[in-house]
Amino acid sequence: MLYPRSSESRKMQYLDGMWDFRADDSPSRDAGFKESWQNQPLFKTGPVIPMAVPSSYNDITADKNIRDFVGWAWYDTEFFISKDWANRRIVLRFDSAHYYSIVYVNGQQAMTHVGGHLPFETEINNFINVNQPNLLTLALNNTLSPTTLPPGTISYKNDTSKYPEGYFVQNLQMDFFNYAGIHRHVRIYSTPKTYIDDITVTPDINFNRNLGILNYEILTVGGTPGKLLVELLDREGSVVVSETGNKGFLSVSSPHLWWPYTMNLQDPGYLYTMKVTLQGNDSDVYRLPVGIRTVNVTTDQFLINHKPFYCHGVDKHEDADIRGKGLDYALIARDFSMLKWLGVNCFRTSHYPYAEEILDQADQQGIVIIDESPGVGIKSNNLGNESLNHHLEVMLEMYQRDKNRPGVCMWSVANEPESDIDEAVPYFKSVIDYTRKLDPTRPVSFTCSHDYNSDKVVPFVDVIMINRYYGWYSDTGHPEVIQLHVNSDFKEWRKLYNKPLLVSEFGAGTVSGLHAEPSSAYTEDYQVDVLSQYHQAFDESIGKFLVGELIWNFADFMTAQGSNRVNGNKKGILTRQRQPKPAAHLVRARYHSMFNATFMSEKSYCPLKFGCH
Ligand code: BDP
Repeated sequence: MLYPRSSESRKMQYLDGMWDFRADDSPSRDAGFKESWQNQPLFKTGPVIPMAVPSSYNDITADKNIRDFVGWAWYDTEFFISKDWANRRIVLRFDSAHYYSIVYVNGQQAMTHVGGHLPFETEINNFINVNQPNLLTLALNNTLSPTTLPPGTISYKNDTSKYPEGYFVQNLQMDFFNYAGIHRHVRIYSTPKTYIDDITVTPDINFNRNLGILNYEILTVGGTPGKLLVELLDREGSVVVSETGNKGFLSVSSPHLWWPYTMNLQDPGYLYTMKVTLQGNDSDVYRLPVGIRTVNVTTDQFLINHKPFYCHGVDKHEDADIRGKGLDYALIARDFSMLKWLGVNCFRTSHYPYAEEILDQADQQGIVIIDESPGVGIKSNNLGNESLNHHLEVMLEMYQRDKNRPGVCMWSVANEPESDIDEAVPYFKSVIDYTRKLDPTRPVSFTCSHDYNSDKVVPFVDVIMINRYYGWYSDTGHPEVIQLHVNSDFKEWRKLYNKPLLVSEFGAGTVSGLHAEPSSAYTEDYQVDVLSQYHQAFDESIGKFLVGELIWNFADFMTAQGSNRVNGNKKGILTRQRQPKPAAHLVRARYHSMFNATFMSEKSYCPLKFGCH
């Protein structure tokens, strides 16, 4: 699915802003459907409150019922379509809403979508009035069940001597707050009736001939398609090469490659623009940013443009005060600024696909992305066919959304599933095989929390990713055992598999401002001690088979309330307000020295004919 962009043939209107909001707190949460709230402005159905879009609704008010609400929440707003759009194709797109959406336009159901974190859109020409206000209503359900991604369960507390009548709770199988709402942009855009529907670009490089190759395939829809012109523009806007037809390749001599910023300090994240013109009476134009780079995995290396890449990174969350998981440009700017400050060259979208505007920054700034699906916390009761089919659908949606992004260098299909049971094998083999078939150009993996001798899914991945909490969930208070644990663990994995290894989580909970000498759990000093032990252990394997380290986590984040969580998960090296804890300085010193070292060795060791500066 193409990201909506304005062009000479396409217009765009954002519907972000204040919408009306009403949580359906009727006992069965079905008053909205029984009373057809979509048929009139929401404020006429009962009390509404103003709600920010995009944002999670949970932390906007001081009302516990809204923070902890489970069930159908209703939103509505009004929009106009100007007369000059009347003969265009008009598309309504939600960039994401969590979790299950039913969208109505003027009371008529226009589309439904299952799952947060990914976009959905539909043509609305048949639903709209050009000369009047149009009513847009969303019924949104955040309930997580055994077949949703992420999965969850509802427990009904039927003992009325202990719980009020009808009491139920949502149980989560993941360690983050189940924020809900319209999390990203809502917009309407127009295209000609005959239009460019999809573009798939697969980059390749012919190192011997100093050529960058962009294989492309373009899908057009509607009418008799005219001629397709495909032009590649460099950063200055000059056309470097052009072709015609819906399938082919662009060959770029002496290309500017897309590099992570730590591998090319002068010119990281180089993006060309692929301008596609569908010619005709009413031509359509779409401009897609593209990068020329390759990703390969050997038995012990992760190669970008045929050069070893070491991922010194972090895991993240979409999470902040007030807005929850809502898109916020100031937060994105701050996060990327702090990622650079830390020297991070890579992050994982733990544990779901992040906003497209976040991935845009990674593409533009030269940061490598491990793109993770919302398959977090999958257990034995979530491995049936319904779950599997949904998981495959989600991988397809993710692939279609992110396939053209040079920053995306690996797919992660799941986080910490119960991968040590037999039933996990056919399930995850299907998901991994399917993803690899969709995209043979990027490695596929998942993060494994099990031991080398119990996990059953790692045989199917390209890069082994392991989450480890030595010194935290085991041997709490004993950072001195971490190095031994890490090294013997690595040794065992290496004995079993000839695949590169990446530590996809490690860390320690730290309440900002807490100190102890000697250090103890939850102090800032303890986090420094734990991370530095891991660093020393990793140093023994970098350059051998270890291809990366991701700290859990970039910043503190909100979770469900629990006796082992202090107002959320405190394993951030930054606070939730994005201020550094002392461990951030340790990481900054390490990561900066690493990429300076990479860059220096790059200068002296330059086996390729180009790409060295
Ligand atoms: C890992 C999970 C992550 C948790 C983390 C922790 O992948 O989502 O937040 O542990 O416990 O198991 O801090």
